[in-house]
Amino acid sequence: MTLQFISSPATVSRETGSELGGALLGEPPNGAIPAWPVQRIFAPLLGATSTVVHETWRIDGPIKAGHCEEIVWRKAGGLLFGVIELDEADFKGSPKCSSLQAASEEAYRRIFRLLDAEQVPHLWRVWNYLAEINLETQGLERYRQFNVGRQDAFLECHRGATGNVPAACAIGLVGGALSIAFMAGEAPAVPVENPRQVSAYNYPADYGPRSPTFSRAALAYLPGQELLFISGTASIVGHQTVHPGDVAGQCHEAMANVAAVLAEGNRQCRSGGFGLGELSYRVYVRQAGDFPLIRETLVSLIGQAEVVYLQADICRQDLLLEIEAMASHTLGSR
Ligand code: 3EB
Repeated sequence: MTLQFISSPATVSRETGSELGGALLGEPPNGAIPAWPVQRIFAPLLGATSTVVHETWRIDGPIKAGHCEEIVWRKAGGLLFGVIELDEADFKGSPKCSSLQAASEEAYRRIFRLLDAEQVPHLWRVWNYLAEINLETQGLERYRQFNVGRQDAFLECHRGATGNVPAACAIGLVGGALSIAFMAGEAPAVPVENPRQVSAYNYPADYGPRSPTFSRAALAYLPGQELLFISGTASIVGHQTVHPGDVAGQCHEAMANVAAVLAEGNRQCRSGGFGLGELSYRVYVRQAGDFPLIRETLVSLIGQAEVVYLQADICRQDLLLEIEAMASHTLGSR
């Protein structure tokens, strides 16, 4: 069984039957939407030759497809990919719990319910998108509201909120529903932390009433294959933002963090180790005007690696960019 990641600027290719899921980045397309679970990320692409990018996970072997409680999912072997989209307006908030917090908690509850039913209980990687992530309502920034709902669901569903938690990103878009894509497996992923940073699940209370529930990276395994997912990585050392207002400085620091977490992952991996130049990157840029400098800086650090740039908000007001990455290796049968 091999999982393959394909990124294409073209319109959706005809379904081959091997699609597990994917993402649609950029402008809302005029054309057909794929039939497989697809996370739509309506954020402007920067420096691209097309207005949309389609990313698809392909897998061989029989696929089971399902749709329940606003989750669209597909499963092959011991691997499941799903997307849930919830409209916050459908959730009644209260003075103590915003509708975003309620929607976030419910989304994760539904995800865990599905994973238990399908016997793929272990979350490997989660992609979280929400509108207006830095906006404060009811006295709390929306990212922090999301963190409360997410952590409460992890605890309620007996997952634990430290240590063995998935790699993730949490990104702000202009509008739209709460959208969460996830990949989960029969076997747990190996969480990887960054020695230069405090684990996010141990962040002090200055960053909100509940800490964010994610690991810095995850190594995950399919028969004959090792996958590395590096979480959204920013200019944070310890738990503090460094180089506020300095885009090039943040870019170098974020890449130093990517390199550090990569080295940590390579110490634990089963393949020969991953190189910075072979990763596939997604970079979120807060201010479109910073894009040329960010690209120039990144090219000097990672060469011609595959990078998709999106204009989107980062979960701390002072962060100007965030970098996530992934890669896959074939494992020899020894
Ligand atoms: C950070 O290191 C930057 O809340 O799931 C990066 C990746 C960040 C994931 C999340 C947040 C998340 O704290 C922000």
